[in-house]
Amino acid sequence: MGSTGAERAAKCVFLAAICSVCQSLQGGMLFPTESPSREVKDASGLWRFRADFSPDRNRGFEQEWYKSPLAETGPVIDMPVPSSYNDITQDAKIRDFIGWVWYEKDVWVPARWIQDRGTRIVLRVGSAHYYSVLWVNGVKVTEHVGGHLPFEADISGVLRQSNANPCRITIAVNNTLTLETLPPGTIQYMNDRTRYPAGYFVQNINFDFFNYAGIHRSVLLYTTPKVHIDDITVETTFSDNIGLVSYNVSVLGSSKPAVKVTLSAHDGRCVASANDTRGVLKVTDVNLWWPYLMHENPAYLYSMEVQATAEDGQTDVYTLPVGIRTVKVTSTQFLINNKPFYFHGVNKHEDADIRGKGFDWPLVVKDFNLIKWMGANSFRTSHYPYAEEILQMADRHGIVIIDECPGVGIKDIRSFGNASLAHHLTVMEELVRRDKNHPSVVMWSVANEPAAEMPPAGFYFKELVSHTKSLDSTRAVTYITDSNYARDLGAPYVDVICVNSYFSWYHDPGHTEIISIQLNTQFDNWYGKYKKPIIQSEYGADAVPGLHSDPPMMFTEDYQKTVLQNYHNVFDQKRKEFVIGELIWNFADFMTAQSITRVVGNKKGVFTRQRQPKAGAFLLRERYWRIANETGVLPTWARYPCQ
Ligand code: BDP
Repeated sequence: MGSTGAERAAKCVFLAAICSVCQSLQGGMLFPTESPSREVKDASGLWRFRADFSPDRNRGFEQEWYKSPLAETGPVIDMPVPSSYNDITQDAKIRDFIGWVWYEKDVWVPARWIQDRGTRIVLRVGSAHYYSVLWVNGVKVTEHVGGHLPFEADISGVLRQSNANPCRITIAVNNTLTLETLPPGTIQYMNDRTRYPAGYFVQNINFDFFNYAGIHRSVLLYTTPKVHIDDITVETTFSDNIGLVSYNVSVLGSSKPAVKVTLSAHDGRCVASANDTRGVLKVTDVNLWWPYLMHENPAYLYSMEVQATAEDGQTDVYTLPVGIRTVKVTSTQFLINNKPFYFHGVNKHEDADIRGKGFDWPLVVKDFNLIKWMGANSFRTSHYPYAEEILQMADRHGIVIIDECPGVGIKDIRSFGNASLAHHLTVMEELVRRDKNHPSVVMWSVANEPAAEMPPAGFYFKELVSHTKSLDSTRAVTYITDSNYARDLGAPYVDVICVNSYFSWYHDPGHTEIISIQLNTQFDNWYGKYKKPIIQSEYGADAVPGLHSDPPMMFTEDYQKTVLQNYHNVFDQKRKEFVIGELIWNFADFMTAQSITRVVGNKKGVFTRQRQPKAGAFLLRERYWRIANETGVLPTWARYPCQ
């Protein structure tokens, strides 16, 4: 099968882009916040939009659509940002589009930002899926490979030079996945002219969620002074009642900045301070950061204010919430602040009607309310990094996070090559750089269900896990396996074994009576071989809401409940030994590609996609509260439903 122009173009574009990010990352990626020295302007809202339907999807670049207003080169439609574009229109061709789409918006930049040459103006995209190129007033300012993670560019120079206000921001986004992207995918051309029209191609993927695309998180303009705090890293520990916060501040734009760091308690009282770019703050009578349902006063956050002042007196101020806590793993336990922590939680997706993977505050707050209603204390960001605002919520509510990178569906041996590994390492660097200061994040997951029994996986995971540990030695590292037989070549390198299994669903469908024996065997295989604690990182069954049968049959709410109960019986035995957690697949129903095994998406949610509980949600609620009552120290208000 010869490669067409479009394939060649896609390959060139991706290879060039991936190579440009192979080196170690430079600089920080602090979440943009306002402060006395910083302003933020949100460019979310309605953007102009066009999908490039040309046969090789390359017309936008050939005709330089970024050079003039998009409406001058063809028709445009309204497109909300943030949102996936797929479900916004009535057009299946846009829902299923593969290739470049173009977004454009005019944004007024406050005149004082431009006039004051001591102000840096930064354009930041929270995430866009998958490959993005950005122009401001027709000048390219940056490009980025990968969805789910932020990228930014200093656009002060471009704005001052072009003198055009409002400024025109153009973003081209391509959702094509290749063997070297994360997640990987392949483009397949259907060349049999008796069955497909000329130029027909499809995107093949090995993961079970809809490949939503577009600008998924906010587009922001923000300022800093020329002297600016580029990055902050904190690591925390404690001894008796003394908390220790090691910090490291990197300042750019001044050769000898004076740095002042102040740590304050909830009531605003300063509890420690220092005058250096790095050091250790000592906090007496420390309030530790505890998970929800593990302590009477969970999720305690201090506030760390960093001030950097240049020789000319210009000052930048940035405030970071800091939770003081430790994470340790033994052969049978996961310890938070030296106390055993049992993960009773959920796997999620960023997914909802209409907006797809677009960030949406009502959805985020509703989901946290449901998580707390269930008595869940944790979730895994299956299968990619979630919005920073979600991690901030987790910090504030004490919900523990397993933070996963988009390494999902690595099934083809060609995706274990050097280019894939280099990109995977870079993505882990981007993820750790973004999320390293969140106390809620206790473990990094570098992949989901890779073909880890294939020979290259040993080297691949050794590199990936050890690189992640070199970036952050304060958290655990894992990847998620789907082997019941402990055959993975990557397992020797991880701290915790996370295993997914679907007994009585994908294997022995309809036979819930085999769950107990098969699950026991799975646990004993893994523990026997590696002597590492185990999390059941996925288990579950599809349930179409409203379907019932007794005795239970597959796809009914009753069957989902029976599967869960059978798993729980085994968990209750094994959690006395080495099982340290259980995460249901899935929190809510979510959209997938169309296939004969999916009924308008995956129905393994214990909530519907609209967040209404199925029978399984009530079952989990009883269970999670019971476990919390056994293991945690609950405040009186939280004793429901088991007094
Ligand atoms: C697991 C995958 C998850 C799927 C789930 C399922 O990790 O992404 O959605 O199976 O099939 O193996 O429901």
